Amino acid sequence: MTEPQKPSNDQLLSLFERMTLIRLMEERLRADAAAGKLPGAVHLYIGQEAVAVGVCANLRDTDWITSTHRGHGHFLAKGGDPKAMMAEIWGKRTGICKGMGGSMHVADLTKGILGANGIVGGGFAIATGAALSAKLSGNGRVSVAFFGDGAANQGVFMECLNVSTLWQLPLVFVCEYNHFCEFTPTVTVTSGEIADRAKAFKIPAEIVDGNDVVAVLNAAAKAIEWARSGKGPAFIEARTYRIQGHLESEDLFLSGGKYREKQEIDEWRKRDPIVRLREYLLSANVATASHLDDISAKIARTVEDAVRFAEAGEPADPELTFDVMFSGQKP
Ligand SMILES: Cc1ncc(C[n+]2csc(CCOP(=O)(O)OP(=O)(O)O)c2C)c(N)n1
Repeated sequence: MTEPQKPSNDQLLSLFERMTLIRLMEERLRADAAAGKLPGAVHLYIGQEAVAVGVCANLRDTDWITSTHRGHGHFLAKGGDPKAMMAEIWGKRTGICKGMGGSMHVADLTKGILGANGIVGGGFAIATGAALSAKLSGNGRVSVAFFGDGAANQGVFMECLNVSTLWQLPLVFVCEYNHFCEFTPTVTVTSGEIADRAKAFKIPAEIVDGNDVVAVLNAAAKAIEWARSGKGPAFIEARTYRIQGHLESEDLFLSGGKYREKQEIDEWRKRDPIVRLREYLLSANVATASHLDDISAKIARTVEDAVRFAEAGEPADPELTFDVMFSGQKP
């Protein structure tokens, strides 16, 4: 595998910009969910941005990703359009999937985004199939399966580890260990290290600090090069933390109960990946504070434009269900 590279200043600034885009889009979604403006549930990615951005910075438009129910970060990191994503979450026909998918099913095949997925573990086999097609056609594409620590306990994970290594597929597994499966701490339902499951299949596996975007970038560069060069699958476990609730309305489910302490959340807030990157950029003289503030202000305008676009759209057309799900076969 290749040695880690120090990213250029331009690369670092572009990582900062993309992570900020995800954060500000989701902070707006958080506010709009609380105000009751969104038609469905939203699962926010706040605190995990370094994983999607560090991995996708190594991918080409023609490479594929599969995502999870917590998929906004993956969509934006892979180059998905903020306006089309926002409109999709608002359930509008101007959305990337015509408002028929919503937050948990944002997809854009032109960017290699094979879809967020409401089925936990639902992306594994899709990413494996995409990698098989790349291998058979020899088109040099790589496929990345993002999944949670909870999804690592689904049986299909083992099936995909098995065939991907047996067939030497260009596939990278990226486990986002955010410590929870809904309201259950992962350690209470998971034996051993998840990375060891990959090692059992002789798949090279690395555990990285998922709140350090440069660490993720470097680990992903090695893993993706490994897969692209025909050596088979690779595995990354990114250690991170889910700052927000499992979903924005989680208090309704918990009815006063709690599954984690505020102190723990506060501890992880100190390792906020965007604050860390910002501090690094300042201390390494990559950018001044006012330059970074300008980037954030520009992103805030992008988010505002996305919300205005979403608000202005017409609601999804229920008649489309027959076209998009049943190929025009009306009952
Ligand atoms: C097959 C399946 N089982 C259960 C659920 C309910 N469910 C939704 S999210 C979730 C937890 C997933 O945890 P993890 O994979 O760690 O992802 P995270 O929410 O932490 O990002 C569960 C059990 C589901 N959507 N699909």
